[in-house]
Amino acid sequence: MTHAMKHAMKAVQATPYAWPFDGDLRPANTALVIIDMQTDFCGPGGYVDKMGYDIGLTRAPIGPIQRLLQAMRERSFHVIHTREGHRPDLSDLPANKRWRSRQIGTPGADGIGIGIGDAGPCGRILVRGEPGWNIIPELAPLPGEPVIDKPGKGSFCATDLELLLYTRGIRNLVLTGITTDVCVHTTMREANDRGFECLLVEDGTAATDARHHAAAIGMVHMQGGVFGATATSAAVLEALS
Ligand code: C5J
Repeated sequence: MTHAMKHAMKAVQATPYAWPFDGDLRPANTALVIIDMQTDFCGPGGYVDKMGYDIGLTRAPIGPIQRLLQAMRERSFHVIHTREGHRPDLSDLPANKRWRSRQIGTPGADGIGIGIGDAGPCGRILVRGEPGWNIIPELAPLPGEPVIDKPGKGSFCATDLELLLYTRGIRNLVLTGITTDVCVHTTMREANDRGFECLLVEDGTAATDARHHAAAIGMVHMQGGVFGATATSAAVLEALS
């Protein structure tokens, strides 16, 4: 019996295959990744709220993520958090990203929507150090849990995430957070292309439109699991039990 087999847990009952593909699921090689659970994406007065979307949708994964977080912390799995945000001088904010973000939402005095970098009820939107940029208290990182600050949608672009995963020997990623169709999917695609084995947690993620959430899950199931697999948080918990 190999070392991996002796310490492996049950595979997760996932779609379209039992995850991970080779059954090698262990705390040492697996991380819970919690993407962008920031006030700007799911809190009152944050960016998503100001754009007019329903934060009831983006808050729905909080409970499932809390349960996974507790179970995986107890079993000494790796836990990694990410935050989308920009430097206060906005030197890492592409002009087109800023322009697009100002096209919708509650207009300011100049009639232009409040976008990234502008002052809102939770401080400057998606700017590092501002209240709205913080991870919500329900899912606050513990000391020692890495927090990846990213200027884009994907968690690998312009960050040290890949290096951190390699130095820790992490191969499996359990992906949670918001939004399914944007930052979670971009991260899943980036990770998959780098050889990481990904599981998207269906009720541990959410989008600003329920149809896009469902479509993002459906895309993963194509071609035998083109980006990995998906499962409910209950199925993940069952595999850990
Ligand atoms: C978006 C994200 N939706 N965290 N960011 O702009 O998905």
